[in-house]
Amino acid sequence: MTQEDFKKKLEELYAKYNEIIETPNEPSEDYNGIYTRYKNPVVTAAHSPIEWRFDLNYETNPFLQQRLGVNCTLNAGAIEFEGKYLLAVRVEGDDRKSFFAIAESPNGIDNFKFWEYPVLMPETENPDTNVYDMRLVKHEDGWIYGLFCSERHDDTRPEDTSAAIASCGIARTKDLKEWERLPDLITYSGQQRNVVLHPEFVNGKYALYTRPQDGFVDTGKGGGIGWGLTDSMENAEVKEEIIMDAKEYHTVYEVKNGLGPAPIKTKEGWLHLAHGVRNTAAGLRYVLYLFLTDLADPSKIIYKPSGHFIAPEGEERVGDVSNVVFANGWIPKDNGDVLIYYASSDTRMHVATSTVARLLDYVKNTPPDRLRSFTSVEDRIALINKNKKIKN
Ligand code: M1P
Repeated sequence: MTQEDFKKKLEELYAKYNEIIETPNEPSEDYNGIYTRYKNPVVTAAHSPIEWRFDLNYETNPFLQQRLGVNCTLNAGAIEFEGKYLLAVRVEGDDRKSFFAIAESPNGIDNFKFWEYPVLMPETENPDTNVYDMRLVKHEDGWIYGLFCSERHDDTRPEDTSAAIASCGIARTKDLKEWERLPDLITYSGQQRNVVLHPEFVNGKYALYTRPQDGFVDTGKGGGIGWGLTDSMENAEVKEEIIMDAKEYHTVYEVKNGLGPAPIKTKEGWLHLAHGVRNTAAGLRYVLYLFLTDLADPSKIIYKPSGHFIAPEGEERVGDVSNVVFANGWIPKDNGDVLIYYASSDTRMHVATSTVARLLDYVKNTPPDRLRSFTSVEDRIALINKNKKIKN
């Protein structure tokens, strides 16, 4: 490659990159009255800066080769910060290692651009092999917390190169640039993934949503969304964990479930977004569901609609881990709008919009799962009969 060709190719790369960042996003025409999907993914591997991937020096990279590829961008925590919409994106390099990087947008819908550097998350004395799926929470103690999965090899099984242990890593920040790493969460129920900090103190303590699991992938006898209190986040320890939302036979969360982002406080209760997993002949299927808990006792479910809220559709169905939607970030705006960020098939990030009013209507008025075909048909017949009485 001549130096001239190098320069030309680089200009093309930047032009393509800028086009991807600057393409306006538009709502899709599909209608359900509950939320609106947007047409384009909001963050993809192609949104990762060229300087993160290429050596731009002709002397040391005469073929303009990509040196450090980015495989995918998924499972982002979300927060509104100083008037901007920020995603703490799980970026996975071609080496399979995930890391966090902040992508910023002026409106939360498009124009997401990564900050200059990814987050160099400090390690504990027991270094993480992999970190991912951060839940960002502005707690009433004044800190912004990032809770995430820390994965390490299970050294009690040296013969098994896939044996891994998941724990909850904890870090806090004031500006999303400087991060203070705190000790990992201690629980007494096996491994932990999908741990989320409740934004307010409960009985003067920090409250955590947990997901105990017997194995790294299989929740085994454990599972369900758990709840526990800890005196401090500096040495977080949940001594007593209750299951507030169990997995259940023949539901969309039959195999496992886990809380998504921290719940949104509404006048009628805490609004929760979670993922549910069932098995199929084609492998696991991940969908999102909603429920509402009591304002005074956030561990008590008061409304839980049947079935999924968002399931993978169209191109969302295909990716590194197909047939998956996963969410760990949403942003409630002051005007009542809610921006819901979800990843499809462990590959790219999307946004859907709704409002607190619409989501509350959905959780309160969608019939609960009564767990049998017969009762599902009863609910549908009740709806048909109700509609027959209407004279529009
Ligand atoms: O591959 C789907 C998801 O699988 C895991 O979620 P869970 O622990 O609930 O099974 C996580 O690894 C998540 O990152 C991933 O998106």
